[in-house]
Amino acid sequence: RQTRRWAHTQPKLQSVTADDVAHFSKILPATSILSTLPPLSTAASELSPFNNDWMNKYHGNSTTVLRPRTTQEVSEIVKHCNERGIGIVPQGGNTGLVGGSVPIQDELVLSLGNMNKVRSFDPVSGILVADAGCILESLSEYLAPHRHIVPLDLGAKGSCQIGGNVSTNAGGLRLLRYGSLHGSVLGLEVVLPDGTILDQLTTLRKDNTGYDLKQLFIGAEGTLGIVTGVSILAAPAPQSTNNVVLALPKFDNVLPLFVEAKKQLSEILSAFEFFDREVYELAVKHGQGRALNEEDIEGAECFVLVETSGGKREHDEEKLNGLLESLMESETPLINTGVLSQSPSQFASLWAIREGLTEAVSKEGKAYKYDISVPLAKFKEVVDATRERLRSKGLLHADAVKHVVGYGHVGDGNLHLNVVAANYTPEIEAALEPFVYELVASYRGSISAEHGIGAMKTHALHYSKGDVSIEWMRRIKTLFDPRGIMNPGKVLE
Ligand code: FAD
Ligand code: 2HG
Ligand code: ZN
Repeated sequence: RQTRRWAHTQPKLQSVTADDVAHFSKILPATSILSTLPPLSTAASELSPFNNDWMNKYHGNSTTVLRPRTTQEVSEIVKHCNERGIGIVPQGGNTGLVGGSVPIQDELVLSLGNMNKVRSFDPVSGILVADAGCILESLSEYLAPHRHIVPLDLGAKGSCQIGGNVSTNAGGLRLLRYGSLHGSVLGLEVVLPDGTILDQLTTLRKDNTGYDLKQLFIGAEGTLGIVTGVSILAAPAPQSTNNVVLALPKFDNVLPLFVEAKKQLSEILSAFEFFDREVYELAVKHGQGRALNEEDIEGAECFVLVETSGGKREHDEEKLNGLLESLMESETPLINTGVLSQSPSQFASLWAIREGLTEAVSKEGKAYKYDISVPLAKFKEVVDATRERLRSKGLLHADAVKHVVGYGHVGDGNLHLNVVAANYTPEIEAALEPFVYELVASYRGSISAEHGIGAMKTHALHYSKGDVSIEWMRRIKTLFDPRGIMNPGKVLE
C-alpha cells in the first residue's frame, strides 16, 4: 500500500454493495460490468488489470469495474455514485505513472475503454472530435489517410487514451513543436460529479466568451469530473521527417548543442530528446530499438535525439546535414558522432530507443520516477546528487539501487530522473524523499512536469505550489465535487 492518508481528511465514502451492482445492471448490459459481488461474482483476477498500475507499484481493491459505452451511461452511473457517496476512479489506458489511475481502497473503477469512436473530423480545419476512450495510436492511424497527425505522441501510445492524455495534460515527444494540450484541446465533454453533462465540445479556434472552463479539466487527473469527449486540433502531417542520434562526449555539451540546433534547424526542429549513457545501455539490454555501433558511441557520456519535420525533403536534409557537418568540423566538436536514419525503419528504430526507455527501466527493476522541471543546466547535477545521496546512505548496490539515470525532454526543460531498484523499500523511499523534492524546490522547479500528482505526490504538492494556490485548488475541488467522490486521494490530500 502506498498511501492511505486521504481516508483521514476526505468525506467518508461508501463501498459498492450488491444493491448498487443491481442498480448498475439497469444502466449497463452485464457485459459492461465486472464485479466480485453477487450476483455477478466475477473472479478477482479479472479485476486485477484495473486494480494495479502499469508499474505494479500502486494496488487498489475495487470490487467493481464499469465500462460504459455512452456519455448518458456515464452520467447515470455518476449520478448514482454521488447520491450514494461512492468513490469513482476514472480509468483510461492505465498507463499513468503516479498511481492516479487505480483505486486507493475499494472505489469503483469507471473504465472508458468502450467509448472508442471518432465522432467527426474536418480535414479543412483539422479538428478531430473523439470519444475519450479512443486509444492515442488509433487516432493517429485514423488521421494518417487524411494527412494529419495528433499533436501529441508518447511511448504509451498503444494503450493510453485521449481522455487520459487530456486528464494528465500529457506532454510527450511532440510538445516542443505543437505545444501543450492546454493549447491544442479546443473543447471537452465532461460528466460532472453530480452526473450533469457539461457540453463544451466546441470546434472553434477562437472563443472568448468568459471563463474557459475546459482548462480546469486538462490535467485534473479525474478529480473534477469524467472526460467523455475531446475536440482537438490535429496538425497537418509533415511532408518530410528525419532523425539523428548524436553521441556527446559530455553532458556540458547538451545546452550549446540545443542552442546550435535551434539556430540552424529553426522551424524544422521538432524534437530534442536527451538520454544518458546508463539508460541507453538498459535500452539495449532490454531490446528497445537497434543498438548503435560500438565505434559510433565510444566515449559518449550521453545522447540527444534530434528530429526534424518540414515541408520539403531536400530543404530539410540540407539543413540537417549542414548542422551535422558544422558540428563535426568545429575545433572543439560538441558531438563525437551522429547516427542519421537513412530509411523509415531506421527512423523508427532510433525513436524506439528513446520511446523504449521507460519499458527498459521497468524490465530492469522497480523504478522510483521523478518527473521534474529544472533549469536545463542542472539536469546532470540532479542525477549526480541523487546518486551520491543513495551512495552516502549505503544504498547504491545490486540488492538495493541498481541505477540512477536521467532522460527526457531537454527542449521542454523536463528531466525524468529514474532510480531503478531491486525492490520498492521504505529505506530507499526515505533516502529519496523529500531529498529530491527539496532539490527541485531549490531551483524553483516543478515536482511534476508532465505525469501529474496522482497518489504519489499529494504530500509533496507544496514544494511546487504555494499555500494560496493549494487553497484555491481545494475550493475548486469542493465546488465541483462537494461529496469528494471523484478520484479520492489524488492530487489533493
Ligand atoms: P490513465 O493512466 O488511465 O489515467 C491517468 C489519470 O487520468 C488518472 O488520474 C485517471 O483517473 C485520469 N483519467 C483517465 N481517463 C480519464 C477520463 N476520461 N476522465 C477523467 N479522468 C481520467 N506521460 C507524458 O506526459 N509524456 C510521456 O512522454 C509519457 N510517456 C509514457 C511512456 C510510457 C511507456 C508510459 C507507461 C507512460 C508514459 N506517460 C507519459 C504517462 C502518461 O501520463 C500516460 O501515458 C497517459 O497520458 C495517461 O493516459 P491513460 O489513458 O493511460 O490514463
Ligand atoms: C517519457 O518521456 C515518459 O519517456 C516516461 O514521460 C518517463 O519513464 C519515465 O520516467
Ligand atoms: Zn516524458
